[in-house]
Amino acid sequence: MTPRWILPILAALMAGMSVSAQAATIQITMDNLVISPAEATAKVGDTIDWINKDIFAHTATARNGDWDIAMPPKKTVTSVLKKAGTIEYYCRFHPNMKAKLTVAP
Ligand SMILES: [Cu+2]
Repeated sequence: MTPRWILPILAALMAGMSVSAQAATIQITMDNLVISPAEATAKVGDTIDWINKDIFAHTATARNGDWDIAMPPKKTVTSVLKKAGTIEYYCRFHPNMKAKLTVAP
């Protein structure tokens, strides 16, 4: 049988975990027709800063249709991840620009 004193300790541990699992901001840059990093990892609730350093527009278009972010030239667009999964995405204007984002639940 589980001793009673374990429960408050578990509760305290879980409270600590939720603090350390706070949402993060991940920066993904489009520069000279290259997405970097080409593979990124994040969690649901995290924010992505999509930074377009080029003088033309780009998109981050998820192949599975989860999201389609449009980035005007020299602008940063932010989005919040709402769904877990491994998402391959590309730029609709420059299909050679490809990258992958792994979103943990
Ligand atoms: Cu592009």
